[in-house]
Amino acid sequence: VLDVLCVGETMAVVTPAKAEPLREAEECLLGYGGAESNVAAHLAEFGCRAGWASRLGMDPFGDRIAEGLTARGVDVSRVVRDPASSTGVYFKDPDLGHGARTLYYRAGSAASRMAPEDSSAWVLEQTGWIHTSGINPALSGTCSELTEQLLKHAHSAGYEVSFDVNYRPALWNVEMAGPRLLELASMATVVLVGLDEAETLWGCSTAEDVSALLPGPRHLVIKDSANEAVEFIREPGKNEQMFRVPAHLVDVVEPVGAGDAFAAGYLAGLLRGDEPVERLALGHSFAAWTLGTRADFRPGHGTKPRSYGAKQVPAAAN
Ligand code: KDG
Repeated sequence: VLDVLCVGETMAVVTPAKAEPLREAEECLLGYGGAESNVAAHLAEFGCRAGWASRLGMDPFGDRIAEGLTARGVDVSRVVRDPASSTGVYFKDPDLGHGARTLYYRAGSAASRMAPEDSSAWVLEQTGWIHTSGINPALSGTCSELTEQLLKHAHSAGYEVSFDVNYRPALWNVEMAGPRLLELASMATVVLVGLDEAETLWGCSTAEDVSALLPGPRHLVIKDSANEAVEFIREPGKNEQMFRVPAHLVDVVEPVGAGDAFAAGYLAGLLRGDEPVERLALGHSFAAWTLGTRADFRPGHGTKPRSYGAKQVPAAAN
């Protein structure tokens, strides 16, 4: 039985060993990452029973991802190894400002071949919660159908869904992504979205604009990057409530993965019954660590989960 099953693509990641552009790099590090499995790894490290479902190629990258996530305490028993396609790869090209450009080599990857049928083997009755993101519907038509099916069947199958909008402009344009991501987000119990994303996709300039556009989700969390996170709560028979928590001040080394860390912290808090302000603070705290490093999550941690339920806050910075 799982607390949360995360669904989405995970790829091998190649990063220059030093902070220099790929064009010049002579040594690179090999790791792996994917938005939803990053969330699963953070949740497992915190002590939640987290699983990850996807497809991987029958290749060394697939082995590495399956073994790495298992070592971090993530249940990968639902992952399908696909002999007919490869695990996707992406490269991080550090720019020497605040960020990294990502270059994807993932078209036709094993994960892009996920389809609605896959979920019949995922024993969804053994999970109370599914976490997925807006990367999935950008991968292929069948991945898009799978995402929709997971959201549509949530109530009848007895689980809740959190949906991180995660708009990836390298995968699809705003004309395609805007309406589709709005449609999918409207069906989720929890929606996480960056204010910058909401502006790009839907022309929203404030958290209130996003709230007006997405009245359905019970929890709508809008992240205004370095400033704050805002949560709108809608409960039947009650007025909408709004909570705001400022972000930590962090020296940003690299932002990739910070949104996943925030999602995991927030979800961990929500699932153990934290108050809104506490769970937003837990999200910021997880994100702060990731912002201060070039890794998506802490290497080597997660094999000994800390006790879930005790109110522990991970160190905010390294
Ligand atoms: O959130 C971090 C992810 O963007 C990164 O690990 C790669 O999942 C990824 C994607 O599809 O962009």
